[in-house]
Amino acid sequence: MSATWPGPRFRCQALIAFVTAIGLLLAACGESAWAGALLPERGGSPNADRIASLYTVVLVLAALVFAGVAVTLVFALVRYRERRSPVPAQIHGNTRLEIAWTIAAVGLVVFLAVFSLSKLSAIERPGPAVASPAAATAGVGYGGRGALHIDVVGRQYVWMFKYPNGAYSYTEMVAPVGVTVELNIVSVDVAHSWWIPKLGGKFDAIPGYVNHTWFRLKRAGVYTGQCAELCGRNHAQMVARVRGVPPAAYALWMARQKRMIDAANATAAREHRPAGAGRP
Ligand SMILES: [Cu+2]
Repeated sequence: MSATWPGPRFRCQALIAFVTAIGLLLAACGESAWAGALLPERGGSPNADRIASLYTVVLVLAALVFAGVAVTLVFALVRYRERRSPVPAQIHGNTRLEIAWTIAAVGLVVFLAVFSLSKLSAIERPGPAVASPAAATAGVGYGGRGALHIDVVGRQYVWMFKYPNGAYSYTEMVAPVGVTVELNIVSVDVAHSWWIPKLGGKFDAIPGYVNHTWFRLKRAGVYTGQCAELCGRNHAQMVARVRGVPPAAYALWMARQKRMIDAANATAAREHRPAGAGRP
């Protein structure tokens, strides 16, 4: 008795079943399961959600094109292999087919360009202000009628955040939930890159330039990130966090932070006063 290989029809069916199973497995995992691995993270701020949606549309179209090309290629390899077609057909062109795939490719590129450009402004700019009663009560961000501005300063190897009342903090930014926060991003030494994946895209921190981005926190929590530009030997330790708190808690924290900094500065000034200074 001799073992026999499965026939070509069985192998073709097995290939189709394998590809279908992989497709179903990917679909069953759902979009959220791929956030951060295959897809950008979302859920922290509207601009991050818009980036993820745009990315998903482009990825799905690219996957469909890839699947169409791959299946056609495999079909041609199997169907027209030498054993089955020793003398290939002498084809010099197929005008209708060539026109069809040219129009399809151009149509796809035009759609992607128009769709992407139509989404970019909503990603780059926060759009109309969102009224926030909680922010109005706390006196933060003009009650949602205006944006709150925080300066982000990159330096080897720590992020510094400067708040509107003169307070500042390192590594962790405290921000109010529901208020548009516009960031002015700078660097005092080398190139860094500000990136909190759930709060939007990357923005370079370049000496001599000010870059701008924004976020509007949907809910309280801690959002983590990391400098995304190799900036030196301790680049890996240049982490960043944004802690979202209710507007009233933000206002209290900012005032307390300012008082603590002022008190520390006053103490330092007293302790480092030169001998004899201040005497009549
Ligand atoms: Cu870095």
